[in-house]
Amino acid sequence: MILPIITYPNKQLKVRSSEVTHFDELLHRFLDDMYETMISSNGIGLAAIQLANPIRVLILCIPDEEGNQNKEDLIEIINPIIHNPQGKVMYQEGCLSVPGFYEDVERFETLILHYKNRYGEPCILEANELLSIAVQHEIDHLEGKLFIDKLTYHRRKKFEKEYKKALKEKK
Ligand code: QAP
Ligand code: CO
Repeated sequence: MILPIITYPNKQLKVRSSEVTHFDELLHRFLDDMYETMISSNGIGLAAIQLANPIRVLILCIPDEEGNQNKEDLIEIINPIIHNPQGKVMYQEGCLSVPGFYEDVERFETLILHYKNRYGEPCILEANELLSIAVQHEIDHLEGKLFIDKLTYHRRKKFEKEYKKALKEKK
């Protein structure tokens, strides 16, 4: 089932998400809906809060070298913790909750992620490149943070102006 994605400036996006305690059928169905919703919107990552569900769940599906998204590359991440963040990189990010806007953001280059899969089993992932950036972007959602919150004052101002203009033109 495709669910509606909430978009900025919806205040729900600022909510801190809570740990998952029940790895049950309800969670599995929600994860399936997240995937369907993300793919149908041309996303590579999605956090549960973007579907108005404040739980510490995110999914990622990083495209391969040809730019294809394969379901085998889907990673379901629950209750994540970042270890050993190292290095710095800049990447032009976007977000399904901030449609049509892209801006450079600084992230750690590599990290180790500890998390649970949909069955509650502990997993460890070493992430670099786009995967590492996507993990950090999605974990920020769990803290109620958006990539636009990381912009300089000047760039944030520019964003607010452009975004409001785009919203008006859509109506
Ligand atoms: C987060 O973002 C991310 O504005 C996932 O019109 C961003 O999937 C991870 C999207 C950058 C790593 C690097 C955005 C689709 C998708 C839009 C997305 C849009 C259509 C964003
Ligand atoms: Co996002």
